[in-house]
Amino acid sequence: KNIVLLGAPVEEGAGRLGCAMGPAALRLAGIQPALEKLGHTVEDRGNLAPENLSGFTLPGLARNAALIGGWTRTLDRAAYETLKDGRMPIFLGGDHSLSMGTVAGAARHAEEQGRKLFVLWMDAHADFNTPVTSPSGNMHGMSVAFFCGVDGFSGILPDDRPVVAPEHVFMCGIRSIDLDERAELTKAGVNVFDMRSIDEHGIVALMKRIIETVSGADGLLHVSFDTDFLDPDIAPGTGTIVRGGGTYREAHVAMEMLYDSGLVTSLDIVELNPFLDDRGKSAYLLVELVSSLFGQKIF
Ligand code: DIR
Ligand code: MN
Ligand code: MN
Ligand code: MN
Repeated sequence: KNIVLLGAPVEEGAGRLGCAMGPAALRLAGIQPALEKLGHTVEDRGNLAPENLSGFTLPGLARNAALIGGWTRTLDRAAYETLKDGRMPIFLGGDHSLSMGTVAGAARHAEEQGRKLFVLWMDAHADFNTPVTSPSGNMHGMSVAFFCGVDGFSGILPDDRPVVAPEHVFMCGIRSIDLDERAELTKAGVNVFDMRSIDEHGIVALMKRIIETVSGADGLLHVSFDTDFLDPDIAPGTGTIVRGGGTYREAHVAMEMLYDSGLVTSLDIVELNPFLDDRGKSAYLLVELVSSLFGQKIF
């Protein structure tokens, strides 16, 4: 594969700072050589910088909306242009608000190809708040609502762009949902596989279902991987940990199955906060998981 690494050091969408160091930590943990070792061509384009949307606000509570809006426009264009160029973008975050832009750009590209974009959201959280429902006002908790076209975000992108159908979004690993967020999620009809459903059915059965759905629809797949999908015992380096997360092998086998499917066309690695990490433990694990997603085999 022709892979492009794009750093998105945005941290103002999260409740605490530190995610801006995420791209540097993923590079230091060896993401580029790990991918090259698997036979891929990797171009690291360094870090992007956000457009200026100064003065922009949203009705309700959306902290740093101008900055996050600026990032969204930059990342929308970066995702779209990289995909149009026939390359596979990997976005190194940065907090999860960056997916507003990366998914918008990937959806725009898919639409142009006459294909549908599906999104696999691996996260402890559903990130389906709006500036009206959000208890925190942190925009990293709003990304999915934004790209599913829920009201409350108008003006972030300059025109009406293709959005992702909520039924084309699969959430996996969810274990923390806010009250009003739950109502919005249900109303929209997003596919939510929470931790209990991983416990009951196993992640392999769930991944099979997701992969079959996407391939049956001839879809393209964007994977958005929040570090807090993982159990905090194995990945402490993130700002909003929740107990009872994905295990080491659950995460790996999901990545291995996604590689075999050949469906993944773009990827976000987000919410790594190196300030909270334990000697690079979470960064190294994320690089390992990316390797599995790009063909690393045990045997
Ligand atoms: C919470 C936390 N639902 C919020 N969200 C997080 O602030 O909206 N997402 N941490 O990753
Ligand atoms: Mn998230
Ligand atoms: Mn999360
Ligand atoms: Mn459909």
